[in-house]
Amino acid sequence: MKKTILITGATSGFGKAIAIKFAQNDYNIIITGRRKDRLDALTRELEESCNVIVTPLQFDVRDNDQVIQAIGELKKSVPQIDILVNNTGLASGMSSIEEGDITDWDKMIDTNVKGLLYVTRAIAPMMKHRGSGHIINIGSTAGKTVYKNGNVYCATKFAVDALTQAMRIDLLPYSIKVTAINPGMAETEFSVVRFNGDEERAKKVYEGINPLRAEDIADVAYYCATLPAHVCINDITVTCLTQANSYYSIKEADRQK
Ligand code: NDP
Ligand code: 8X3
Repeated sequence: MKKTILITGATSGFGKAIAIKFAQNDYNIIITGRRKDRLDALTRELEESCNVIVTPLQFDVRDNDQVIQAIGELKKSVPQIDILVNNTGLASGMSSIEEGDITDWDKMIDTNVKGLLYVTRAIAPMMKHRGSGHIINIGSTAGKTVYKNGNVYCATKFAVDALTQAMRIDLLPYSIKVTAINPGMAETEFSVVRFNGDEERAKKVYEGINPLRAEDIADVAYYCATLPAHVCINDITVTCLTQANSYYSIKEADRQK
């Protein structure tokens, strides 16, 4: 029987690349996000190119009623979810704490922390009941080291780190693996969202650094998910060659070759 993976935030970036990677490797896929046109397009693309079942679920992770409704419906047609990737997340703005925009703060906390909790709360009981499963949380280097003006975004990713550790302890008796993947800078729609659609400013973030690509993180997720049953990667931090941590990176041109 094919395994099933549910990936939140699969309409772009890491989530989309993870969906493609697992579909290409014969997993049935459940993809979620708010942009229905993108969910439908990816469903068509994967169903045409891979012999797997793709189920799109449109909901906003910040709304627990929507999460419960969508996962409740899903349970009627999908017997089990083997892997949950809590990938949905965003940064909104980048300013010093005393100038921060409260709407940005709410958006990040509600999406990155509460959204991850709502989805986990809806799916973990199914894994507990079955006595197996794997939850992969996408954290960040921002959840390991704080950087200037990253304040609330970093705090949400520190929370993801703490929740990953907590989930692993709580779910240990039920043979549920819990893994955090903490990427460094990767060129997705992340910075365009962070800077409210300002593509030029977003591009500048990655200028001269050869950042990670979404596919790199999909490869890491696939590696973590396909290890033997007795092996659980707890925490993995992945950066591009020119980044050491959240605040220290160099330009490609400054690399000794
Ligand atoms: P993208 O902006 O490309 O993708 C974010 C995904 O999250 C989209 O599919 C978006 O879908 C979904 N999403 C956002 N808000 C909501 C919401 N309220 N409800 C449902 N879905 C939502 O960014 P990335 O792929 O880069 O980001 C994925 C994760 O990786 C995030 O958690 C981010 O914090 C983390 N990360 C990113 C890094 C980077 O440098 N890119 C580095 C480290 C971590 P839609 O808009 O359709 O709802
Ligand atoms: C995203 C990476 O460095 O932009 O989590 O915060 S960073």
